[in-house]
Amino acid sequence: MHIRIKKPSDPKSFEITPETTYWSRREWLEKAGLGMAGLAVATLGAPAAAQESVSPWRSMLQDKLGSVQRGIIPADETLTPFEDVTRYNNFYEFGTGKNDPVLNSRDFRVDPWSIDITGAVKRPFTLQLEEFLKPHALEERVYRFRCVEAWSMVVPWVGFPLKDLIARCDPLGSAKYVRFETLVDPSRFPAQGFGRSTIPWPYVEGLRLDEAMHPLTLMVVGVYGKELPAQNGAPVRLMVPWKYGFKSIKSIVRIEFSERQPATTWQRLASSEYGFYANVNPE
Ligand SMILES: Nc1nc2c(c(=O)[nH]1)N[C@H]1C(S)=C(S)[C@@H](COP(=O)(O)O)O[C@H]1N2
Ligand SMILES: [Mo]
Repeated sequence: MHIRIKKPSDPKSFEITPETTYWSRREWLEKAGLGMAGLAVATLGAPAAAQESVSPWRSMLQDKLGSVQRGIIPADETLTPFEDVTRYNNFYEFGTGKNDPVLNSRDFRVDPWSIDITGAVKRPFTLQLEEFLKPHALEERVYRFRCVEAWSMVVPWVGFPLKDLIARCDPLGSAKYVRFETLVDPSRFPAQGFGRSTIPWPYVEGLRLDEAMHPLTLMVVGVYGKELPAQNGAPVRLMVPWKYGFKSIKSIVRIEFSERQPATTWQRLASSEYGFYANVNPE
């Protein structure tokens, strides 16, 4: 898979970070304004950082991030700088502008957070963030991430295969699809506030079960070796490298197994541009 023939019409990646900059961990931490000491509270200076850094989930995440294996950067790819990955975002819950997510998520708090596992499973249950993360070793994967708006980024995501979570969910034999939902909470997502909505909430996405079980499909909890910033979908988002960006739903609170293909947000709003499958067209 992933055969790319470069053409002038290709989406341009942002200015590139020399690969050596990323491979030297110390160097990129310094570039990102974090010394080794800063790593323990690497939450991008959010006011809640000091308070939240003591949460069991955050200390568990920091521990796991400390032993992540470096991902492999494909020979023909260069990483998009951290600054672009975290400052140019699509996250309508924070507003429709590309800078809205970073600006409007400064006070976003993750704890407490739980994820409901429901639908066609042996027994529905709820996972607190800490239990959700506990059994999984984290790995880094460098994926090219494409938005239908014709920009793309090459990003070192940190997470674990969704299939390992699905194994914990005990889906019934009849389950054919997985549906994901983003949190609805206008106190945390300002653009969900009364009179300010742009799209119907919650943001919903879905995958066919076999796609969800693919080893490349990730539950992402970090980026560039650090905790996932709010604007990128904290505390957990999906990443499916062969699908357009809108499939990779952020800030997930509910995972539901179903027999029928779920109705997803963009497919409902504009099904001709955003199909359920939305596989990246290699042409
Ligand atoms: N909940 C939610 N998830 C979302 C979106 C959104 O608006 N809300 N935007 C999607 C789109 S269109 C893209 S391109 C990616 C952007 O991810 P990034 O900001 O980490 O680059 O998130 C996707 N996931
Ligand atoms: Mo997108």
